[in-house]
Amino acid sequence: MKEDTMANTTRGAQSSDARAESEYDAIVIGAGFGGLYALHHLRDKMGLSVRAFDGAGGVGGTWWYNRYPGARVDAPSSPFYAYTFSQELVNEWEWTETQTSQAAVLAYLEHFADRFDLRRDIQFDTWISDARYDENAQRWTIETDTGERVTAQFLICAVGALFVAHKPNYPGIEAFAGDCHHTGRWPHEPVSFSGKRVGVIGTGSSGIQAIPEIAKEAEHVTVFQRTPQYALPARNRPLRAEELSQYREDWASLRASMCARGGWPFKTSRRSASEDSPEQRRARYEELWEQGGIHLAINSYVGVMVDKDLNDEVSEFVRDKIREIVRDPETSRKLMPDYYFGTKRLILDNGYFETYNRKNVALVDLREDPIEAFTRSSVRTQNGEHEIDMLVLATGFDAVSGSMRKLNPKGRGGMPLQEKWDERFDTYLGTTIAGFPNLFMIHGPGSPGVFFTMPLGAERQMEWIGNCIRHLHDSGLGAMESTPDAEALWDKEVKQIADHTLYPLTDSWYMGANIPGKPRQFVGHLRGSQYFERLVEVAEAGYEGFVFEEVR
Ligand code: N01
Repeated sequence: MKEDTMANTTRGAQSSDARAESEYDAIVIGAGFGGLYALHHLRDKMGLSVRAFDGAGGVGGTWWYNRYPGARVDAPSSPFYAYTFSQELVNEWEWTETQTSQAAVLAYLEHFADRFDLRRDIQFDTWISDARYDENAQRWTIETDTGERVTAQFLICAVGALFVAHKPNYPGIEAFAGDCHHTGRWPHEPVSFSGKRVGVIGTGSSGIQAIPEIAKEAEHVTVFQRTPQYALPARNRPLRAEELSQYREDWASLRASMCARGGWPFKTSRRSASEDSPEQRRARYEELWEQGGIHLAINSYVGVMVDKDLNDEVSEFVRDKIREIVRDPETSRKLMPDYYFGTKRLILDNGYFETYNRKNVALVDLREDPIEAFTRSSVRTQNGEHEIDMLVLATGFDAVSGSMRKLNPKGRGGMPLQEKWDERFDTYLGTTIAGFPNLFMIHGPGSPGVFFTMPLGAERQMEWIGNCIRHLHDSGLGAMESTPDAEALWDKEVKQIADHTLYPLTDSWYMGANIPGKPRQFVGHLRGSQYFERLVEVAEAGYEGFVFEEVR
């Protein structure tokens, strides 16, 4: 056991092997990047008794569920989309491609769970049916669908930013008699498209990753598109051995750079667009397009996500690229995005636009030709009937706040989170909620979450949460809770940062606009590096914005 552990110092501490016991220091919900690190940190670094739960049959979270063909990390990945806290872990894992596949991320997380012996403290295939705070005991009690009751002083919710699959509620969709799969709930057994006519609804990251792969195998693919998208070439390629060893050698400085630069170690351009002529700018865009990945977005000129004119120019550049790639002018016209570049989640593609040059792929623009009905074997739109054998829903998620709302913990006075978040999903620092003492979220609404490298973000949030727990323990306190005032100020700060950009001008899942009836509220803190500095400042200021209770 580590010297700095707090083993058996908080009420209810148990041996982690005592499976029949129902009292722990902490409960962790979720076994994805956030939950696995939380278990490791709390148990192995702090010596607490911890029980983790996941409804899935294995580790992985997002990567357990999103197994659709072509699924890959949609941000700069190998080797940055990985834990960074352990040099040994960095040294021993062999990443093979620059854009990591779902299978590779899942294999990595399985290795992580084995290497740190996490599985013995995770209960899989177990849904949390209720989570309730007991004010007198200053503890959380959870109930599972397997009929267990477990209590703990702390509830760590690592329930995933993109977990609650959104299925469109087209009337009559259930009339379709063929197989229907949502990309976010993809079957574990192989799905064959061979000889099939496949309809795909949705052209976000998931649809754009899946469509080229499905088209290679299917007899025919009909894509039902509501909003055309900007997608940048991922330029995935094998990671060279010397690149990997260089990363390992420089890991400490790269990690520092990731922390300082919004999650990735890349320098972003500080060059102003006015310093270059239109021809020079065009040449720069071309170079960054060739380079691939997110470089066009972060390395062209300062202010792409703020300055409408500059954004228009970059948008038009990408539209030109689509025109160049897609041969059929009518299809190309339908594929023209018309929102501000980057204000929906940027997509990194592997031959998406080229796929429309295949003879077996057709595009239906739902804005011109909306879906009217489903039959046993077709999708009927205003202008035609599209015969299909299989339907793929790539229709996204009730993102970020959706998984906490689904969990619906009950805080002080039995207040359900769904009620508290009926109109706004307010948090303090994206990690705590007023009225829900001793509950902490990883990647909750109002934290950098999807705008930062998620594994690194989870590590840093969890380390801060661990410090909160240590502070309570060292000060003989039983509970901490953020105040409504602190939440209101935080909400204002998150909104102000987003309002300074072009993001709020677009209907996107960042704004909750993809879910009918969801409050319009920007989901995350856009300045990741500053956010983590704020966490430290709050702690140094005696946990400003929190109230504490003595142990009862
Ligand atoms: O979901 P999306 P996604 N009728 O919400 C359309 C992450 N991700 O699963 O744009 C017709 O982006 C919807 O249309 P519109 C990544 O962060 C991560 O693709 O709302 N269409 C859109 O085209 C990503 O951003 C990885 O008009 C309907 C699509 O469905 C996030 O997941 C890999 C519709 C949904 O796009 C979500 O991506 C892949 C309807 N009723 C994805 N409802 C990793 O790296 C929705 N649509 C982990």
